[in-house]
Amino acid sequence: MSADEPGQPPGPPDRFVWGLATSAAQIEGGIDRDGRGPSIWDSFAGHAGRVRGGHHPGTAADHRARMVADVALLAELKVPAYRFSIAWPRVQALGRGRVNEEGLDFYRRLVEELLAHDIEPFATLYHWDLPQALEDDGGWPERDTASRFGDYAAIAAAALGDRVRHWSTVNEPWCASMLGYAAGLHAPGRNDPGAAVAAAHHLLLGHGLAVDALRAEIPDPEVAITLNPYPIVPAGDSDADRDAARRVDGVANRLWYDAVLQGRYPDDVLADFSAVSDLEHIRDGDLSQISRPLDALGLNYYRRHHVRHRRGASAQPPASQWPGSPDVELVRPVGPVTDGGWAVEPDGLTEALLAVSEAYDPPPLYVHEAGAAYDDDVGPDGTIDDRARIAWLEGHVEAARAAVAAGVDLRGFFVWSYLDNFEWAEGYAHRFGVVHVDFRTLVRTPKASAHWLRTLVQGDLGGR
Ligand code: IFM
Repeated sequence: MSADEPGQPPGPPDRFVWGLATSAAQIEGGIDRDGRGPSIWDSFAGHAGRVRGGHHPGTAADHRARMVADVALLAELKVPAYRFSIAWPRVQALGRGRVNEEGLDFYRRLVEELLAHDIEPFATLYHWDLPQALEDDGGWPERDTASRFGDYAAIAAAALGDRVRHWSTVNEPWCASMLGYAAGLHAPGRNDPGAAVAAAHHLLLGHGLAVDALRAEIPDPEVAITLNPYPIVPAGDSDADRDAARRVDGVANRLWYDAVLQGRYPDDVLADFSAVSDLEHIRDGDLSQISRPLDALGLNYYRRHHVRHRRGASAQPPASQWPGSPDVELVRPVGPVTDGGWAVEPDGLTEALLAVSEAYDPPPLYVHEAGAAYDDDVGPDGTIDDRARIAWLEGHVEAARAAVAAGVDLRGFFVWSYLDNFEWAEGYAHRFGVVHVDFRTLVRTPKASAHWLRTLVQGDLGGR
């Protein structure tokens, strides 16, 4: 069976899985249940002006209360795998010390429901919801947070490792560090580039500690990290534009790949970082911990970055400014964009998959997230004909096929997202789900894209 035939999975059918993805903070709600402690996103959203529309993740899609029905709907959609994240503050309210069995029980029940419906669970340990208590102690810029994350990974593995084989340690550490600590656009909302550099290192160190913790608890785990690479395009041909592109490529891509896959940091990135940090947080042995061998690598893809040098800083940084770099900005290329304003560039996914495969020697790859925000209209009959999202997904599935045809070892493709959800600083304004959520009634309605996905998956997997 050839990988590039339409209607066939991009990878070998016995080693390739389709899935849908979510994260805890974006769908669960129920932030006061199970003895869960506050997360940095609860606090951040509680401050006026941080999240669009004053939206808050307190209820989100109410998945904490509706989990059984949500899994049943997943099963109706015939999706073979589901990627979810575990909320650290639900497992340890303060991020350290006492284990909250009630919180763990929620994930035990979720995994049982998934398995009962023959859906393969893929668990992510950290998708940005740091316990607020750890942020109060300094957050990711503090080394101790990485150690606490290793402890939490061991707790989660002991509770779920007999039934969950697929794990990702950290989702998109670039966002957690740079958007959270340098740009202040994400929780915890700090504007301190030096802190962001330390946070990046400690997120990676936490990842490495979690890899060991997962392996110590689980006999044959598949352990991954989830990165969000961006193919970089200089938007002009001046030396300054090319250097801006080098810097963005360094901090968005090479920093993470080099550290995790090669046990080193790129020299030019360290040189750039030394403008804002003494780098003393990097200790002997850290990079060997960070580069523990992995069984898989998850990549999230949405678009390329088109980068140019920007002259003159303004008092109010524009949204296009690269985090922590007043002289670098992202420009929107000519061509279609989603309703979220992101360029539609499916061939960038082929490029990203090929780039890591060619420049590194990565373990098998997964697309852990790919999806698009469109403002879906609910028709008079209640249906949602999101053909723009279907076109986006078709293009990106074809792009994945092209990468496989060119030799990439791709083991799965997870669509972001199962449900419309809390899209971080955009609140509920950007809808990524293949299932519509009415945020007043919390009623779920599969969109046309959900039906499209079911057909794709059934075609590929012989009707399973
Ligand atoms: O919603 C996010 C997700 O949490 C991480 N990856 C990108 C998605 C869309 O912005």
